Amino acid sequence: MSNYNNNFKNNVYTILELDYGKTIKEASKIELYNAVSKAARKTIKQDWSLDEKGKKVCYLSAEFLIGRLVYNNLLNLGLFNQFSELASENGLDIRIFEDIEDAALGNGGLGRLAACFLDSAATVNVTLNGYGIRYRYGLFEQYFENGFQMETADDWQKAGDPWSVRKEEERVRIDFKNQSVYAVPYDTPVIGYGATKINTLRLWQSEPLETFNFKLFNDQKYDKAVKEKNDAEAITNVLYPNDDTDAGKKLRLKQQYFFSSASLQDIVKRYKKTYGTDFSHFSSQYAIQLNDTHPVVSIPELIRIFIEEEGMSFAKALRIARETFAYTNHTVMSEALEKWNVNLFKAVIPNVYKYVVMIQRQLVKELTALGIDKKEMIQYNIIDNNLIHMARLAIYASHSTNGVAKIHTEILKNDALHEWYEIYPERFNNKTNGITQRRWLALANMELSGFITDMIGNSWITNLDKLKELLKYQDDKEVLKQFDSIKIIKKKQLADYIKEKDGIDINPEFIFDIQVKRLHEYKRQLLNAFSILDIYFGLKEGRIKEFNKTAFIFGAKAAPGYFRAKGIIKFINEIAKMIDNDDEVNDKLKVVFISNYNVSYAEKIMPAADVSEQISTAGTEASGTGNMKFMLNGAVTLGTFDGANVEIVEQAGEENNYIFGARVEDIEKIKETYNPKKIYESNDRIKRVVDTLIDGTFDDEGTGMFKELYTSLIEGASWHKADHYYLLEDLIPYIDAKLRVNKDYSNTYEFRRKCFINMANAGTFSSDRTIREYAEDIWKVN
Ligand code: 4GP
Repeated sequence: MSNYNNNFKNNVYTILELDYGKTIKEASKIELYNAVSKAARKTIKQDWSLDEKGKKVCYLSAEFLIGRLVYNNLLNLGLFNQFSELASENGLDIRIFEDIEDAALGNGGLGRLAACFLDSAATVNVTLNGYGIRYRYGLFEQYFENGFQMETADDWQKAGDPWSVRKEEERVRIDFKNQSVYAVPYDTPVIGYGATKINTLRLWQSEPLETFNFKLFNDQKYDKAVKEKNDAEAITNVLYPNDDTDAGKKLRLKQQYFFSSASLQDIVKRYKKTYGTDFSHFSSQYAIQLNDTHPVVSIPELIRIFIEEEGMSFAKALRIARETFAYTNHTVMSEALEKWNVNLFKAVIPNVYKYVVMIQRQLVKELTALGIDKKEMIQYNIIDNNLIHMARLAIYASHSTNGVAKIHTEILKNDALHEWYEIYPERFNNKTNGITQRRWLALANMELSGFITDMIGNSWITNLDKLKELLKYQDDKEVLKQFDSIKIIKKKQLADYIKEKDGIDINPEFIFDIQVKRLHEYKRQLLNAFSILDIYFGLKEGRIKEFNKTAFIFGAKAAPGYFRAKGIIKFINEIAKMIDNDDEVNDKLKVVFISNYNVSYAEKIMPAADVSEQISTAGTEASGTGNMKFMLNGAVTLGTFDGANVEIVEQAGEENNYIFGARVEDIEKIKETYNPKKIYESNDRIKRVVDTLIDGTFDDEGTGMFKELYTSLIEGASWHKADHYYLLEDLIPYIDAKLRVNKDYSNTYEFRRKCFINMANAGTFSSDRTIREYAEDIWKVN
C-alpha cells in the first residue's frame, strides 16, 4: 500500500474541492460517493494491469454480479476505519452509500459466484482477471403493482462508475457478418483483502467504428446519421434475464461472440508482447475458465485467430485450445444447456462457423478411433440436427469439465453427461461452490464478526476454517445468549430496512423463515406457498395448536417473459394480503414478498434469518450459494437433499438441520408412474391448498395465471408432464419438517445451538477454498 493511504481522508476533501468545488458539508451523496471511491482508488498502485508475471487465469463470464463495491473495497484496502472516522467527524452515517445503485450485471447464482471468485482469487494471491460485458442496463428493477411484478430498467451508472477506468487505446475490433464494432474495455481493480494483490475485472462495451456520420447528417438524414451508433450500442445494452424464452436470440449470440472475441484478441496480444509468435508457451501462461456455456464460442474463436492470423495448423490450434480452456457447468436444466441454430449462427458469425465444422470433423475422427459407431455418435455430435451444442463443444475441446457441488458433479457423470464421462473420465471433476466471507460475514454482519473475532481472533477473515475453533463454545450458555442477541439485532435491522424499502411492518420477534433466490419452478417457491396455506388453514381450524409466530419472507425476480414464475409471485402476494386481513391469524403469521431482491438486500437478509429455505426438487439445484450465506450467518437449513445442502449437512450434521422429501434415487423410482392427480384427489389438505388456485379464494385479475399453475400441476402441458417438480409428492413431508422447526424454536437455547454449530462448520464454503482447488487441479497455478 502506498503512502496515499495515510492521506485518504485529505484526498476525499481535495477531490470534492477540485471536482465539484464543494466542501464535505455541501457535497451531495453522489459527489461524496465519487470522492470517497476515487480517494480509495488512489491508494492502490496506479499501474495495476493485466500483465502480471507467471500464469494468468482468465475468467470469462457473461455475468458478474458484483453488487456495491465501495464498502467492500474500503474493507479490503484497510480504509474502513478511516472512512468511519471521516463520517463521524462530519456527522454522517456510514451507511450513507446504501442508496447508491448496485451493479446488477448478472442474474443470480452464476454471476454472484463469479464476483465471489474475483474477491477470493485476489485474496489468496492467484492472478485471475475477469472478462465480461459492460451492460448499459443490468438486471431489471422490480416493483409490485397489485401484487404483480413490474419491471423497469436498471440504470446502474446513475451515480457514476468511479471504480472503473476506460482504456480507449486497448479497444479491439469485432467483426460480425453484417456489422463491425469496437469493444472498448473498462477496467475495475479487484482488490484482495489486505490489498497485496490487485487483479482486474475487464468489461467490454460495444461502440461504433464511426460515432456519427457527418455526411448523412448534412444530407439531413438525421436518423441514419446515428444508426450505426445505435446498432453498435444495442449489443451491450441489456443483460438478458435468464429463462426469458422471448429473448432476442441473435442479439444474445452477438453478445457472447462480442466479449469472447474481444477477450481472446486481448489475451493473444498480451501473450505476443512477451513471446512473439512462439505459441508453445501459451497454455503455460494462460488458463481460460469458461463460466457456463455463454463464452464457449471462445474455443472456435481462438482456433480461428491462431489459424487465420498466426498461420498455425488446425491440429496445433486445437491442442493448445484444449490445454488452455476449462468449462464449468452450472445447471442440468435442459433449457439452459445452450444450443444454437446453425442458420442463425452462420448469419451472425460465418467465419467462426467454419471452425466449428472443423472441430466437429475432428470429433468424429477421434471418436471413431475410440470405437464409437455412427449410431452412438449422434449423442456426441457438436453439430446435430441443425443445432450447435455448446456444452458438447466445451467438453470436447477443453481439458476440464466441472460441476459445482458433489451431487451435481455425480449427476453430470452418471446421467446428464454420462456418455462423455465414459470416454473422458479424467476430464470430469468437482469444485463445490463457495462464498466470500469478506462480503458475507465481515461486511454484512459486523456484529457477528466482532463477536467471533473477540473469541478466536480475526484470522477467519482469510482462513474460514478457523471458525471450527468456535465449536468449543457450542454448549456455553453465555456465548449462545450473546449469539442470540446478535440475531435479534440483525432481525430488527432487517425489519427496519423492509419498512423503509417496502413499507411493510414485520415484528422482529417472529421467526424469520426466508426464501430468496431467482423465481423458478424448480426452486419451488410455490411449494413454500402451499405449505403456508396449509399452516394457515391448520391454525384456523385448530388443527395446529401450538405455533411460534413466524414471518415467511420471500425475495425473487421472475424473468419478464416467464409467465408461470410471475403467476407464483402474484399468488404469494395474494396469500400475504389474505393473511394480513385476517385478524384470527395475523398476530402469528405473516407473509412478505420484498421487492427488488438484489445483492444489497441480500446483505441485510442473510444475517437476519433463523430458517434458510432450500427446497428445490432433488437433482435440480446444481449447488446454491445462498444456502451457504445463510449457514455462515447462523441459520438452520430447511431443505431437500439437493445441491450443496448435502454438503452443508455433511459438515454441520443432519441433526442440526431439517432435511425432508424425495431424494434423487426416490425420484428415479417414482418418475415413471408418478400421478400427482391421484395424490391431489386422495389428500384433503393437499386438495384444499391447490384448489385455492381455482376456487376463487384468490384473484389473478383475469390473467389466467392461477388456472395455468393449477393445470401445470394436475394435468401437465404439451411440453411437460403434470407436476414435473414433484411439489405434491413432497408437500406433506415438507410441512411436517416446517412444523418441526417451528416447535424446536420454542427452546431458544437448543435452537441457537444448532444455528451456532452451522456457523462454526461453514469454513469449507469459503470461495477461498474453491479458488484454491481450481488453481491446483485445473489451472495448475501455485
Ligand atoms: C446457478 C445454479 O442454479 C446454482 O445452483 C449455482 O449455485 C450457481 O449457478 C453457481 O454455480 N445457475 C445459474 C444459471 O445462475 O444461470 O444457470
